[in-house]
Amino acid sequence: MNRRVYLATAGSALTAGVAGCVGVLDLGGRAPCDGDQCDIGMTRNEFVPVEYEASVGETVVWKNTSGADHTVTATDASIPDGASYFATGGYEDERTARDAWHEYRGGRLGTRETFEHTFDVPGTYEYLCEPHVKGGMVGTVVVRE
Ligand SMILES: [Cu+2]
Repeated sequence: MNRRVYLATAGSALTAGVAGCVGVLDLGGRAPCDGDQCDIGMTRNEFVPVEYEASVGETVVWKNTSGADHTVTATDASIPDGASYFATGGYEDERTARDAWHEYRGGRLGTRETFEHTFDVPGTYEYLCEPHVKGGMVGTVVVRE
């Protein structure tokens, strides 16, 4: 049996079982990545957690745990000297990544798709979701030595 399908099914049953308990995210108290293979999940309009702390050399995994399309698009200004840029779609800078979304949905991360990036340089990295940035869908990864 496909593990990912099983997890998705189990997650739905769990959510239904606690439907009477309405949390901020309506996830029954679970973060989207609890018990799943990701570090940062997504609701319709938020990254969860909004701020994630990582260690140098760590590979951070984002997963679209929602039904909406999103992007993970780093902001050029936040990339420390010597660190590599990151964005879904593999674009090399923020302008190209943001334009690509508007031109052909470039960098689209569909439901249950994942994206990962390895952080080799300490610093505070800001990123956004291009289709939802106007609604405040932004996130931060803090990388410590
Ligand atoms: Cu989004």
